Amino acid sequence: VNRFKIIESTLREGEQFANAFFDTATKVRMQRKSSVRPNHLPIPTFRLVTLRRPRFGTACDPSDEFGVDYIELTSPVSSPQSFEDCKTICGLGLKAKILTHVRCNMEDAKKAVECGVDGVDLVIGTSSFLREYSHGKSIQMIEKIALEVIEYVKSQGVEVRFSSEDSFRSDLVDLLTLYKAVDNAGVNRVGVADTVGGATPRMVYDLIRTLRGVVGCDIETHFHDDTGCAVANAHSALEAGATHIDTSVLGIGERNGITPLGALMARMVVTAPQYVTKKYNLKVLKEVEELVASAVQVNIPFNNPITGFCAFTHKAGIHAKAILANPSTYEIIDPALFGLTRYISINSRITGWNAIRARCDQLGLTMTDDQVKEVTAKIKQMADIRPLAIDDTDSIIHSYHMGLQKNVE
Ligand code: HCA
Ligand code: CU
Repeated sequence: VNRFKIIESTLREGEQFANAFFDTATKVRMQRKSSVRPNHLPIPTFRLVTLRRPRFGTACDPSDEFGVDYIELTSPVSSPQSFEDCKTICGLGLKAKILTHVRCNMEDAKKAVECGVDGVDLVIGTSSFLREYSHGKSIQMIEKIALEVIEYVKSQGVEVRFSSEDSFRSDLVDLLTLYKAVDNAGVNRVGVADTVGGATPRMVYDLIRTLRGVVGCDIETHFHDDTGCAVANAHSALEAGATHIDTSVLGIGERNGITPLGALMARMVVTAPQYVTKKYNLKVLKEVEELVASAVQVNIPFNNPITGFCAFTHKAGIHAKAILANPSTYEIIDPALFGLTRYISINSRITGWNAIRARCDQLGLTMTDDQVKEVTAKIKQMADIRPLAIDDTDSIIHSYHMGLQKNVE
């Protein structure tokens, strides 16, 4: 759990999201943000990144960037521009290793290697569904082809991963036999994919635990979120001995997507705080998400971990009181780790006088406890009638305070 790696697949899985179309400049911008570029390297495509947004000139400072381990790109076989973009991104000199994701056959693998990638992610369906309705190959045929392709990619000095699509609906004996064979052939990683998002954390734990006893190579995992388990499954996989997690920014991908980078960070900063805070530049998460959200024309979900607009908003009086005394009482994550701040909402009938007291202090208004309690009652009365904005609450406080001063005079 403590030393996991991230394979950022916004530009592969994410491109399978309904709204996604990434032009070259957008792809480059995203990668600059999610990877770290070592500062000693030249910036061959500087022109591309400064095309429309000069502020990306500041990307020269590597500490600006998030720092994922790998970036996975759409197959260069998909289209001529995908091929060009793959080559372009390989030439950027990013610190993250560049992968491309191709079907497990020789032509695709050759095209991938031609792009200059650091690694090739091979995939082939192993469930009976996919063997019957997609490629029509038997497990024996899959193994034969896989071994040939793996040998070729390795001979080119390129990393190689072999993944079985729809792993959780594949026969366990088939799967383990295949993984064992490719491990013996020297793959860098095997991949387990919950392609349809039906796996539970316990299923994941069991499969990865078993696989951990069968292969010596790294284990990558890929979880779709159809049943809302993508983050929990990733966590389970790590507990069972997986080494790599596939993510995409905001979770974008086929259907409702995969494990979101941000939500995984929220999970893992709690599970493995030292590793995560040291390794990843959490403060750029929000910017990375905003970049992707705007590229695919969606909003960041209101309840998104970390960056949802209310992720660090405290409202009930009881919560506000404790938060003011010690934020950890009602926060598992310190927003400051992500460069964000908490917010105490005082504009409702469920607020409490400690929260109002804090606001009075912020506004520089001196009042006794009894006075703060009295103005709190007024705020609650008003909030019973209609929703209040922060300005409304402030003006109730101000006019109450002015009334007090008049009484003194
Ligand atoms: C797909 C393929 C894949 C591949 C995952 C992997 C999946 O789009 O169907 O390479 O491990 O979910 O199975 O994304
Ligand atoms: Cu997928």
